[in-house]
Amino acid sequence: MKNMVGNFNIIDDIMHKTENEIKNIKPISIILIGKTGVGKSTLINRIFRENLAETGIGRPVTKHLRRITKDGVPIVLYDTKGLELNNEAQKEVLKEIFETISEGKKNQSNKEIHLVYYCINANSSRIEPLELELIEKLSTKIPVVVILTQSIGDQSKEFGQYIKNLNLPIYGVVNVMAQEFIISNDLTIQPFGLKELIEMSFQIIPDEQKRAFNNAQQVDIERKAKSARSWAFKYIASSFGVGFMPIPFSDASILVPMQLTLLAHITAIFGISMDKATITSMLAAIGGTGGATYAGRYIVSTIIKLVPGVGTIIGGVISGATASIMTTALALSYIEVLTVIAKSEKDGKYPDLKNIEKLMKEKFENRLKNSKKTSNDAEEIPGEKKSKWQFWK
Ligand SMILES: Nc1nc2c(ncn2[C@@H]2O[C@H](COP(=O)(O)OP(=O)(O)OP(=O)(O)O)[C@@H](O)[C@H]2O)c(=O)[nH]1
Ligand SMILES: [Mg+2]
Repeated sequence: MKNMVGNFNIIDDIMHKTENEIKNIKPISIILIGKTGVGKSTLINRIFRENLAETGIGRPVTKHLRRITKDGVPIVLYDTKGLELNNEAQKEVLKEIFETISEGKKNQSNKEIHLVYYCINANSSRIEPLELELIEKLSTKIPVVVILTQSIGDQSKEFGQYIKNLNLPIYGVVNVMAQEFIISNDLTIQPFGLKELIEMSFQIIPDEQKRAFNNAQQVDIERKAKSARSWAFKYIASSFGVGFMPIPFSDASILVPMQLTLLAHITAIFGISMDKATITSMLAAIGGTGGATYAGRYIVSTIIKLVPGVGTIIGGVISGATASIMTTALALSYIEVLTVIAKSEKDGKYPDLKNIEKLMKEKFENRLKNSKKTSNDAEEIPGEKKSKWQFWK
């Protein structure tokens, strides 16, 4: 019971819960193949969060293969080098690649590779026979996407079309400019193609790895938000639906541990580099730093203040409907703030902690004020009973 009276650390709890959640996500594993300088590292850093190519830990697997991982990001990347060397070395690279793939396919190795990003510089306008052979052979083992990197102008598009016309057994060809390319003072090519690459990848990878991929990618932030929302709605519906026993307002803190689990799960779905300071700012916005009791009281007093109709039942109980409204507002505002953070992280910026707290408070209050609308949205989730919303009549 101690946990519920406020002297347990909410911040640590949510951090641990999030870490555990992420540990339980089955990682996605991708191998990047391509000659030196095509832009493999640049691509990795733009597609995935946390500048993985730079900040991840790279361990040599073989002479030409490096395995890149980072704590808290459920992805394993294999980076290859040496494809541009002499014939002898090339053969060695190929051998190492196929051995690593076979090794991963062994039962329980936990090293299975799910996808190949085969990178070719879009301006090279031809593929060597050895590369063609390699792509064909790879395709018999793992799905291959050919990425034409540093794509500029029509010529790169034509090269893409040329590769498509070869009818290779690959999943697709994508023209990409991973990072803004400055041609001159007044001419810059904006990044493009990454979203298409991400969508294609989602279609190819096994369902079991989709959570990991969504967590690790930073190209499509809305996709993260969407899957977090969809999970949260289901969780809330099943927690506060039929069978929820109303609790007295004074016991609102009973709900807090459950809400923390919800926030931790959302954080894990989203994938975001969260430190203690960020979590603290967000929870401070809802009274969380004072412990569960404070958070519980804060949330209840805010809902009484902001949600029309609730004020008339002070001294009453928190019904399933009220609990659902509170928790939905919490989940949705949290997801909104994570979206803002993720978008700025992607651009290498980080919002000020004071702003995060302010934003969280603002979004939470807005969500409560609009909770009638939100509750109607929630009603559309299959399996929810209409009677849950009698509270509002
Ligand atoms: N502007 C811009 N430059 C790029 C892009 N891709 C690659 N480059 C540049 O090309 C050079 C090589 O890119 P890397 O990402 O290091 O290439 P790599 O394939 O990792 O090379 P190795 O690690 O040597 O195998 C760098 O100077 C990059 O800045 C891109 O999409 N946009
Ligand atoms: Mg590199």
